[in-house]
Amino acid sequence: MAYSKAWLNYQVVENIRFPFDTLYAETGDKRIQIAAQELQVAAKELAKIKLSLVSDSSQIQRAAKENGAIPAARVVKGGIFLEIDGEMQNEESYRISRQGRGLVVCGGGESGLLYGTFALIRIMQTDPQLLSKICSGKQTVEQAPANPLRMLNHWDNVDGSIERGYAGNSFFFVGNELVIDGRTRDYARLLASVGINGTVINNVNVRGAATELITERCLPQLSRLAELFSSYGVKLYLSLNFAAPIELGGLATCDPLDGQVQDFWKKKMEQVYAKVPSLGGFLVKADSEGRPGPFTYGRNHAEGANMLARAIRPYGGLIIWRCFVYNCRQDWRDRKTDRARAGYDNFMPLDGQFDDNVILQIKNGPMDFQVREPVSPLFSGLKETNMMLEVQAAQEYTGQQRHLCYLVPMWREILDFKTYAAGKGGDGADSVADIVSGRLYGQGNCGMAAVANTGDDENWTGHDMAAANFYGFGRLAFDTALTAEEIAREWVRCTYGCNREILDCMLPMLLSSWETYEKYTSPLGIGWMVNPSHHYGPNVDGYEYDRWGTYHYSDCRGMGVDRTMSGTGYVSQYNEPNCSMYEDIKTCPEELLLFFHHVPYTYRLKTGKTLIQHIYDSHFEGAMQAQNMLLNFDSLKHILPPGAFERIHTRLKVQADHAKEWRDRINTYYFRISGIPDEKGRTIY
Ligand code: GCW
Repeated sequence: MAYSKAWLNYQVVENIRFPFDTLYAETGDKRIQIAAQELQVAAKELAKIKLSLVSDSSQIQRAAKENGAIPAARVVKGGIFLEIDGEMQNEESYRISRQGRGLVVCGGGESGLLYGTFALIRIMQTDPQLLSKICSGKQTVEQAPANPLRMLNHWDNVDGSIERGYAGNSFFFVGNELVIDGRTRDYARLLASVGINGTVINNVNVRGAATELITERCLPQLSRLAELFSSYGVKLYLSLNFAAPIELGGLATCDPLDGQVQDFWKKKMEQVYAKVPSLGGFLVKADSEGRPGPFTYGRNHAEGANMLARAIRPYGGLIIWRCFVYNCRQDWRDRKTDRARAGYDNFMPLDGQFDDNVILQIKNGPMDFQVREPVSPLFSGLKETNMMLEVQAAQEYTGQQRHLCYLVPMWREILDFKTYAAGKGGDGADSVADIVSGRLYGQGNCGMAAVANTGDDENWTGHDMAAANFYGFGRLAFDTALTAEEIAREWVRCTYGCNREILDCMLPMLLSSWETYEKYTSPLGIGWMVNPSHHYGPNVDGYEYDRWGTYHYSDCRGMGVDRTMSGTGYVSQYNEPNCSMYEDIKTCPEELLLFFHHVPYTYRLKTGKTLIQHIYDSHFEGAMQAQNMLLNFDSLKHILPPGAFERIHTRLKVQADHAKEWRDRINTYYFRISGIPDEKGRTIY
């Protein structure tokens, strides 16, 4: 099937200033070879310039010498040099600068050089002014990645389906076989272009045939895949089944303290690494939603993770252990158990007990990727444990890529959240970004991961504009100082070219979409209210009497979950002053009001509105904004490339309709249960 180039859609940029005709690069390493090819293609397609490649080292040296001797101002055309500078901050950093009559793209290592090349191309695509400053020697661009690990997690099953996939089927697996083709290469190219350096290709729910990925049958293909990824600076990772010793090894147990189990893993890692030496390691979902884990044997998560970490250590591999551990067999009558507490309760006591090649991967919030949640308190608490932030680009609870919901503003807020881990009066450098980047505790094994939103659809992400989340995750993970707006601008320009009308229409759509979605679904931090299992569409009580621990406790007087000290005590998991801020209804940020408090419908918010009136207004506003988005988008009818307009328009129409359904269901529910009419007299059924 034909598929789009996504944001690597090089289109002619009018009046581009790119005065170079020769590319000098020693292309021994695959990554440099790819960087050179990529720059040649981009120069041709963006600037109509044919860059001829010189890769002979003595010729390059001669050219570099001459280049250095000629003052920039005197020369019209020059060369571009792709170079490695071992003195740079780290292997993945880059610098783009004018030197003599040449432009030098310099990497701390091969990956850095590849990133620098893609950065130059991005600047050519999006920022003619900056390009001209660089080319004339007025500005140098220098960048080191903020996070050491920048990963995607695919929830692809080996049968080709994707758990929570909203963009078609897997392009990694078809019928229990691993597929490697042009699309795999183009995928790796997309990753490299935004600086993603690792990917887990199979679902964390490793079941059945997927367990066999680590057997002889699959290793040769995995080895080819790992090699292909390496040529783009991307490491291959896999999810593993904690019960593999039973399922593959024929053992009666997978107890991490059992000698035979330890031996199984030792041999297994030896076998896997003999064939796939560049494998990054494994992602593990254990004792979570029915998956096997150490709890069965009375062992804790440190014992489970360290056992695997020790088996993989000789090969430099990592064990990324997920903290999504909670009781998913709750009784709704039991008001004491609070799912939000579970991650912290399970992992905090183990701080300092994990080996240094173990990373705990923590979902951004304590529940499960709702449209709004507080930041997981584990980031504030853990101090001697490697941590990785997990966000979800797949829009499981945010419209399933039928609705537009640009998530970078949410991720930005999460990264900026101040944890006070460095103390109340500390120097302030203790945001989530400071922690997961390793800056605060000097860690090297840490970073960010996103559950991927891709599939084999022609546009990669189902909704064409959902690609902004894929792109945005990579950009933000590489450079956590970028704003959501900067990223959105880049994405629009890279995808659709420098067209003012497209940018003017799409930018506000993207930037307001998260808030819009929140308004017509489940505002004030209450979340959920979706249909069970597939998680699409409104159903206020969908999870209310269920075992998953996701309640709203609405009655005729009020709603919300009391997580204060007199409630479930969840607030105590935060450092001061965050704990007190959430505890007091007056200082609790209103967007999280119902996450932390059970509030009467007549309670007045800071706007002076009652809670019930806010609920009505929010849903009317959100649905109207979704409708307006559809109407505004019409202006791009004859401007967007064929196919793109129709695809996006169809989805915006679905969104506008479903937003009304959300509005009416929620408003009707709360009108009936509270008996309080809308002050503005609008129709509520
Ligand atoms: O949100 C839940 C999803 C599951 C997912 C799980 C997890 C892969 O509904 O589909 O399983 O989270 O993160 O492990």
